[in-house]
Amino acid sequence: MKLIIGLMVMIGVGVCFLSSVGSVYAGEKIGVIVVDVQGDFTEWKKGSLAVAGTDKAFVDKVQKATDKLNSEGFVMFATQDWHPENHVSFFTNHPGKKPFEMISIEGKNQVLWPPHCIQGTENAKVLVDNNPFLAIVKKGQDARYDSYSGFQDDGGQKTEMDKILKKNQIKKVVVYGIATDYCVKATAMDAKEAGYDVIVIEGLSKGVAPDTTKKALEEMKSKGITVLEELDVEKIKGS
Ligand code: VGL
Ligand code: ZN
Repeated sequence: MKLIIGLMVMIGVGVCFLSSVGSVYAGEKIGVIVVDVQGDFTEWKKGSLAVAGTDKAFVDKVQKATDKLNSEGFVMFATQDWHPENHVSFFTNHPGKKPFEMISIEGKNQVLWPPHCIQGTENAKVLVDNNPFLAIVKKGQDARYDSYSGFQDDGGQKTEMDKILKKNQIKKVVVYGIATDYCVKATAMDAKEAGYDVIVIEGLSKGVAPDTTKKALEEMKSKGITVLEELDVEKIKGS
């Protein structure tokens, strides 16, 4: 009998241990969100919406940093822009409009992009090794709304991101990727809004345009987001 109870306790402890992932630093679990590192946003893969500075060397740098953060026991996530062909953000779905033109949709400014990250296409793939990610959160699947943020789309529809972070007791998130002035910014701002401590790594991110990138970094800082120039694991654990 004692043996059976002892065994059951051991199994219980084992299950508890296995059901939670990630190391604890200063009493907190830390999540990492690698934003939209996908072929269509890179020069390396000759993407349709290639962001300046996203050559192979940049993606290699992001891969190395992601491996390092994973080896530290942080809980790893990625986001993936994942649009249907008839997506509202594509200029091709607005007769007479040109790429990068701005229109107003339901009172909100919408940049019209070249078609990109179409579901199932080669250049919609996440270029960083997918294995470390607990989840790759898809976004922008509703043709009616754009979705720069990994947390929700412009129609207010939430992704699973907040739920998974909470389920894993994550209090702090590190955010980087493409593009600094759109999806990195929107994801970091929504994380902050949802109550997480947020660190953005500038050197692991690239922006669509210099002026909007500068503004985005200032806006994030003004909201209390920490911007690190480069990866600094000790600062991430401590701050
Ligand atoms: C993004 C423009 C359109 C991004 C996504 O990942 O920053 N930008 N869709
Ligand atoms: Zn998009």
